[in-house]
Amino acid sequence: MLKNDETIVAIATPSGYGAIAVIRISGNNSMKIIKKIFCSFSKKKIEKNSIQLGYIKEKNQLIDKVLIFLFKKPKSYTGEDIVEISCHGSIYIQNKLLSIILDQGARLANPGEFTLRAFINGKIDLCQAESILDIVNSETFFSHKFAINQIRGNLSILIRKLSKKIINLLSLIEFELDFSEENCNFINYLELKKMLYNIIKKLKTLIRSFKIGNALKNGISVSIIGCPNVGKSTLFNKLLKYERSIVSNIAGTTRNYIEDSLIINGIKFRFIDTAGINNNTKDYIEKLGIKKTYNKINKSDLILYVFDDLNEKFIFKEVKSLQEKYPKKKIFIIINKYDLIKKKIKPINYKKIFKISAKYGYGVNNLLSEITFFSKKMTSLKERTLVITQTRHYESFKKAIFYLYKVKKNLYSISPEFLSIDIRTALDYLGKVTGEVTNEDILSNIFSKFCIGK
Ligand SMILES: Nc1nc2c(ncn2[C@@H]2O[C@H](COP(=O)(O)OP(=O)(O)OP(=O)(O)O)[C@@H](O)[C@H]2O)c(=O)[nH]1
Ligand SMILES: [Mg+2]
Repeated sequence: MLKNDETIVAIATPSGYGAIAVIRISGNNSMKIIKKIFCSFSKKKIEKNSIQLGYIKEKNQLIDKVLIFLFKKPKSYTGEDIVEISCHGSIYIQNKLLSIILDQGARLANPGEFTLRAFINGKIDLCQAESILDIVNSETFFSHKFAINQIRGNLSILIRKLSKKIINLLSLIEFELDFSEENCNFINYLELKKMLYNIIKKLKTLIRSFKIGNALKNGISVSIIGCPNVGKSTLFNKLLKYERSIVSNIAGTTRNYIEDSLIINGIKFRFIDTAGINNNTKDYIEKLGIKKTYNKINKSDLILYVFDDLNEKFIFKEVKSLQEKYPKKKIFIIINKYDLIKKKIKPINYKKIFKISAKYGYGVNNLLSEITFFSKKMTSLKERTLVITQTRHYESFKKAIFYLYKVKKNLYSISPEFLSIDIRTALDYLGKVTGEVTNEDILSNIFSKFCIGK
């Protein structure tokens, strides 16, 4: 996969008809290939770093009138010679141009291969490469904001700063190592401890930002749970504003969870309709559905616990036991079918409750505003906070912290030789994020997620 002496080609725009389409060629033979198939209007020679209008021809047959963009290495996306052909977006033309270029000796690019080459040629680091995928996939204000921050290299800059600090730490310890046989003691342990504390603190801030980053990138997950028939699916449909789940008066209608997303004020929410919880069921399939409900609760940011009557003792007991099981989860208590309930509702103990009629829409907008308010609180960020969104980064930072903590704990008790091994391991984990330390498996895993042509 890392061989890049071949010239690659791909259609970079989405498949299908369009006003225009873009075909990209990258590699040593890009210029040679375009010279063979392109005929300029201006009769000028094909020059580097220019845009030219002309025809693509095969033998003597004209295929399309196109614009070509020529980028000479190293000043290009991949760091190689690149030609981008902007042609008419007919499926026939796109495929024809592709096959003409393949006939000239280029080969079809693998997913993400243009960006992989940019990484290999030192144009971007690995976390910038990942953010390119994020920006292509960004659906909301926030997912775009995090991706653009990362493309600009803000995370890479911070990692480089932290790595430099760790290298300073390492050199102090290795300096001690050099003189260890002479029974001298140069290390200022208090100073080292302070340095470690500061590095760990910065890494922990990044780790904490992952929960927010992940929620904003993939959507804040909101599970709708409760006993069978309380109106969970009706509420789910009302929130999504279309009939996504089947609704019926037969208890146990929803057997498996159903998920759908909605973007409100630039924030993505993933609402999950779940199978009704019936702990007395003997039905095997229903039991499986309920198990999945608990799995979803575990992964949710917010739980909408729906009831359809006003048995306060029951509600309190159920909510209390759920909260004990998931102490950190935020739970909203929803009393549904309020159109049928004649009694007045008092607040149940300390919890606020939402009175709604999912069927007729009463109270649903208020519930939505509270969900949005909760999400804003959950994701509130200082303007300049750096947010990480990749699990790979999160895992690497966690590992780096683990080894730095180990060093901090053993600072006085083990020899500098062993401390230095752990510091180097921590450093390697930071290097994995930017790609200074990497291997082919990691790269193929990252770039296989890209589309062809990126
Ligand atoms: N009167 C009234 N009926 C409602 C309301 N919400 C839901 N229902 C009715 O309650 C019944 C059950 O609704 P569902 O949404 O299928 O309930 P569920 O909780 O998803 O049920 P399961 O999937 O079986 O767990 C249906 O007949 C709905 O029309 C409401 O606000 N008022
Ligand atoms: Mg249902």
